[in-house]
Amino acid sequence: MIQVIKGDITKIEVEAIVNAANTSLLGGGGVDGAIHRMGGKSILEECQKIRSKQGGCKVGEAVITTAGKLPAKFVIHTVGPVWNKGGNNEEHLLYSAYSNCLKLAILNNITSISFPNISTGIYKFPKEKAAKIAIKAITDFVEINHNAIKRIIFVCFDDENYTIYSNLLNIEK
Ligand code: AR6
Repeated sequence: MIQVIKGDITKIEVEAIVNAANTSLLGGGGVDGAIHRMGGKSILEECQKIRSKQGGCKVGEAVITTAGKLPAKFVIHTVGPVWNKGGNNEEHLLYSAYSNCLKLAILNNITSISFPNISTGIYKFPKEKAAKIAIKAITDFVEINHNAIKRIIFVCFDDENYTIYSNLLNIEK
C-alpha cells in the first residue's frame, strides 16, 4: 500500500523512517535536523561509527541506524543529489536514493517505511520532477518485490509537495 500524508516524519509510527541526509552523516538542517533533534544522540553515535568504517555515505546510497527516541525502529539515511540544472545525473541519483533505501529495508526485514521528499528542500530539486522519480522508484520496486514491504508512506511537509503527490497518485485530499 502506498500512502501520502501531510506532516512531520518524526511523528510517524513505522518501522523505518528515511532521512534526507548529507554525505557527512553528521546532521544538518531540514528533515535531517528534525530527525537528529527528536531522535537523540544515539543516532549520531551510530552515524559516526559508519563514518569511521566507510567514510560517510555517497550520493544515491543509503545506510541504516537506530531511530533512538523516535517512534520507529530504524532510520535509513540516504543522500539525495543537489539539483544543478539536471546536468549532473541528478535524476538517476535521486532514483537510486529511493531504491537503495528500499533494498536496505528488505535486508532488515522492514515492512513499513516512510519517506520525506528527498532533495526538494535545501538541495532544490524541482518538486514535481522529484515526485515523479520517487513514485517511479517505488512502483518499480513494488512490481518486483510484490508485498515485501506492506506500507510505504510519502510524508509531505509542505503543501506544494502534498498537492503534487496527491494528484500524481490520484488520492483524494
Ligand atoms: N518531516 C518531513 N519532511 C520534512 C521535515 C519534517 N520534519 N522537515 C523538512 N521536510 P531537506 P534536502 C521536508 O531540506 O533537500 C540538510 O541540511 C522539506 O519540506 O530536509 O534533501 C541535510 O543535512 C522538503 O520537502 O532535504 C543536507 O545537507 C524535504 O523534507 C540537506 O539538508 C527535503 O528537504 C539535504 O537537502
